Amino acid sequence: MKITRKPFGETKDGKKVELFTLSNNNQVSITLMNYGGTVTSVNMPDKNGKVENVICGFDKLDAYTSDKFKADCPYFGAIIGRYGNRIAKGLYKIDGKEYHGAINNGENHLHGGIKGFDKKVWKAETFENKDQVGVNLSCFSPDGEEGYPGNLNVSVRYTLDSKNCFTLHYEADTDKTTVINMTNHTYFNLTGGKKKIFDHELEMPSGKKYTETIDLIPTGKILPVKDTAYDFTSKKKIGKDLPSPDGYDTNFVLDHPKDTLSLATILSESESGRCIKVYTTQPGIQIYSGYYNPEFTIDGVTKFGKYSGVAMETQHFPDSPNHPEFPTTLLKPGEKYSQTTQWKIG
Ligand code: FUC
Repeated sequence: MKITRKPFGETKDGKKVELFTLSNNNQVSITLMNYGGTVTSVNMPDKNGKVENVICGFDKLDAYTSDKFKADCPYFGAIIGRYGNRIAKGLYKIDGKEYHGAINNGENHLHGGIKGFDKKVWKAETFENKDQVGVNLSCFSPDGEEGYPGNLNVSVRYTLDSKNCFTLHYEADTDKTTVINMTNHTYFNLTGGKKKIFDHELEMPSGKKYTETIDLIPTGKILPVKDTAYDFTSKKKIGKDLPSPDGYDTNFVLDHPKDTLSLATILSESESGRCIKVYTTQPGIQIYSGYYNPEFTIDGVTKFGKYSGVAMETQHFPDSPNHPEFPTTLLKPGEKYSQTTQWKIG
């Protein structure tokens, strides 16, 4: 096991950013930076031993801090918070008091607002032992930030182990009741970016239901996936029966014991022989097939674009603050927010 850290440039307001490389002895390595707690590459062998990066990301900080990246906001690899996915019109009530979240996606609040956790420079400390290497990231989100109540202390621990398991552990506490729904926005492409993700296979044995939406806002109905395009309870190619030309942007309800780390999805691609298994303690997972993924031209090479990666965002359900029937996303003073997701890289 090995971990290295090195300078990775500065943000536009002069904050220093570092890049961390976590590697094990099985040719698996992960790079991440403390700007946005962003995972910038996941390198793994294919069935012939060829190591390639299997996520959407850049090897330069400027690409992430550019005006184009901010305008297109694909959130490549970033930590999302305080609230992942949408809060309708940014409005919600806590104990009868109405809060107005920053509006940054049509008329809605998305992924923490205008300056979410994806754009913060996090404090970073590394750790290593015989079987694990990792980075502890922490940040502070003041009362009122992006409209949220409460001073929030947040930490995310990223760990790679000798068995190719990458763990993302989120914690937070607050001094006023607030809402929280953290995730990571990595897009996978197991071909190493050579092909679109249509032939990737997805399997979600516990994804038996999904939250119905209109314009990506939940109606409150939870519908069975059976006999619909959303049925991935057995292995199916993502491109096989897209529900619309825009593909999938859907929250699946995971049928697993509450707060228990359980298998959510298996993503595989037969030509490369690569596979990622996602485990989580969270009650849902947003499968976003990347229809709005922008193209970027870096050093004369154009990359990414529509369907260039699939995001598997383990999370609570979108707009939960307005749906008391959904698992709660309230965090109260004295409580600890704690969620874990694992990617088994195989
Ligand atoms: C996913 C989607 C959203 C948005 C974002 C970039 O989280 O659910 O619709 O497009 O990614």
